[in-house]
Order: sequence, then structure tokens, then C-alpha cells
Amino acid sequence: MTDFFNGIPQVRYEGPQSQSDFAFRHYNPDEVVLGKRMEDHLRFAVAYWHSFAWPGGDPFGGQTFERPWFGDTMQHARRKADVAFEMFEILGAPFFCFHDADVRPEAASFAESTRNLEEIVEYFAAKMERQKTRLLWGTANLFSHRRYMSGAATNPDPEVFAYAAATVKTCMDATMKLGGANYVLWGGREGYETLLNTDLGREAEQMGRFLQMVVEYKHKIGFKGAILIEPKPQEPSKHQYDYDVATVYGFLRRFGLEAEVKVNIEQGHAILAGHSFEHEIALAASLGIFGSIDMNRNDYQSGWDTDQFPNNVPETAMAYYEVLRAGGFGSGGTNFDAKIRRQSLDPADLILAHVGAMDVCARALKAAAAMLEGDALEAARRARYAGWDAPAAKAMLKSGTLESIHARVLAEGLNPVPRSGRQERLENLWNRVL
Ligand code: XLS
Ligand code: NI
Ligand code: NI
Repeated sequence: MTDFFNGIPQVRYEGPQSQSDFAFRHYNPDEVVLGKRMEDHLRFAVAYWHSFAWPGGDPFGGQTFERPWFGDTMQHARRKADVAFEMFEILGAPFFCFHDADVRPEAASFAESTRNLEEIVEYFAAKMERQKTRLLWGTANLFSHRRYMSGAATNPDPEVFAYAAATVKTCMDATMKLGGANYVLWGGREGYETLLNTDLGREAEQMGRFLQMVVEYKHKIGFKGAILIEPKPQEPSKHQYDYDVATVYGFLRRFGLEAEVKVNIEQGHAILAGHSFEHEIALAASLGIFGSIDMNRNDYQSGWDTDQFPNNVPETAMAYYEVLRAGGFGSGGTNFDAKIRRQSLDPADLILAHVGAMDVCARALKAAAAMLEGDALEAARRARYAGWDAPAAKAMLKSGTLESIHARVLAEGLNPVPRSGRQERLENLWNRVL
């Protein structure tokens, strides 16, 4: 035991009447919602990077957090792991996620950095034998080190491509070793700063081949989890190639990977791309590539990824509604890709951020489930498209031509009557379940 969270009790469900800060009011892991335990629906994960590796800096000032594990020795890395697993236990978090760079010190050579990673993976594995927390996904940090400033797979220097590919191999090995449910690739620097020095076509070819290698290796080692791409339109690159779900899908089709790779959708990234979170989830589901979510919230006034913990139940409910309509998470889950604010210095702040976020998600899930169960929205949607169930309408799509349709419109004297979309009624239905 470390003394970092000294005195903070294990957080349990106490219900809405609880007087304690360290209690769940809505997240009740064993409560059954739509035939499934809440914990199995939501599949919460803690993000190692925000809670344990981020020093609290912003563009105008450096580190605000003073953590006993900040330092670049293996001893620091082990102490960080001790605290991280204590927090998973306090929260009853079923999963966590990490990048290589979050958990091990970077060393002078690739081989030594890999040894550091392997050592920490052993350390995690031993803890995971005693604790129930599992790995939702692992990933490689291919964006922080200066070698990646011009991209990883899309770098103009083939040696950087090679370094990135070798790094992904080690991170996939680590994920496999820990029984990870997925492997994520977020292309932080896979984009460009200026077209003046960039060959777009060549970079896309490199990125496509890189992803094919990832899929080939997954099959080689028998990794059963899903490979997930995390779309984001910009930041840190001015323009990132994995702009949004639609762009990623086109990219996957181009390289023959649409049946192999899914997406990890983040709330803040959807907003940056000019979409809503639920739009991105619904689109991915309709394309058969929905995998997992990074749950957070963006500040709507600032144009960057503020990675705040979610606290807007109505918005979150719309997202979970689409998750439920998609059939729920398969191997995916709800990763809190979110950080406390840089003034939130106390250990308790880390816990309370997650407690609040888990309750927000639980309320949202319950509202979404009530909406789906009540069927009001789905009934209205079915009624709206009911005309397409008629044999003539089906035949038109299947075998109609512009000429045959033209003839029918004339023969039947078609004159369609506009019907209300009933948006306000549907919005009112939502408010009743929130
Ligand atoms: C950054 C991304 C990152 C990924 C993992 O904006 O959200 O945190 O989730 O590399
Ligand atoms: Ni993310
Ligand atoms: Ni992000």
C-alpha cells in the first residue's frame, strides 16, 4: 500500500440520498438494465496518461502537480503503478488503458525502452492476478517524442516509420500479454502543418501500409481483440488524416481493412470535427465499424481538446442511446480520456472526478435504456419510413431506373404530400426520460 490516497474509502453505490462525496448515487454495478448488469454495459476504463502521467501544464505554465512518482527511473514507474492500481480498486474500475510512454521511462535505446516496458508489464500482470481490473486497450505513444514531430507512419523519413512500426509491435505484444480487449491507434501526428512541404498522397500510402502491417501482426500472434482507429480532425497537427468516422471509413475501404478495423470515438474529437458525439457513434454503427468510446467533454468556446470529465447528462444520454441501438459495446467500453483541471491538486480530486463521471454515465445509460424500452422514438422513426416497406417502394430501389420511375410518376399522377418531422415532440419525449 502507498499512502497517496490515505483515508479515502472504497467507493460504493449508496443511492441518490447519500451524504458522502465518496459514493455512487447512480452507478450501481450489479443493477440490471435491459437485461445486463450496469458494469457490463458501461465497461468503464481509467486512462493512465491523464491521471498518472500528466503534470498539469498548459501553454502558459508548467507542472502544477507534485506526485511522488514523477521521475524517470523504474522505481518511479513502479510507484506510479502502485498508486494507479490502488485508484482502480477504490473506484472499482473494471478496466484501464495506457500508452507505453505513460508507464515506463524512455531509455537511451529502443532495446532498453522495450525492456523497461516489458518489466512494467510483468509488474502489471502480477497486480492483475490479485485485482479484477482488466485492460480495455493498449496503445503506443507515437506523438510526444521529438522524433515524431513530422509524423510516425506518415513521416518523410523511413527510419521514423521503422521506429514507429517496431514500437507498435512491442505495444501489441504488451497488450496481448495483459489480455487486452482492444488495441488502439490514434494518429496524433499523422497529418501535416503545411502543404508547402507535404506529399499528401505518399503519406496516405505509408499510413495504409502501416495499418495493414498492424492487422497482419494481430493475426500472426492470434490477438483476439479489435484494432481501433481513433479519429480526430486536428490538434496537434493542423490537419489530421483520420479526420472523423466518415474519413476513416473511406481510408479503411481504400486499403481493404473495413472488416478488420473499427473506431474508438471520442466526444471532444467529434465536437472538433463539427459533429455531435452521437452522430459519430450512429454513423460508425451504420457502417459496421463501431468499437469503443473515449468519454470526455470539450469546452464549447475553446477550439481545442480540453478533455474534461463528462457532466452533461442529456448529451451523454444521446450518446449511450446510439451505443444501445448499436447493440452495445462488444469488446469496447467507456474510457475516461479526461483529466482533472490543473488547479485540482489533491488526490481526492482524482477520485471525485471519476466518481462524478461514472454517475453521469450511469444516469445517461438509464435514461437511454428507458427511451429504448419505451420504444416511443423508435416507433416514430419506423412510422416515418413506413412508406419504404411497401412492395412498390422496395421494387423501385431494387430494379427501378430513372425512366421506369418517370413513367410511373406520370401514370399514377404522383404528388407527394409533405409530413411533419415532429422534432419538437421527439425532443419533449427525451426530456421525459432524463
Ligand atoms: C488525444 C487522444 C489520445 C488517445 C490515445 O487527443 O484522445 O488520448 O485517446 O492515444
Ligand atoms: Ni482519446
Ligand atoms: Ni483526445
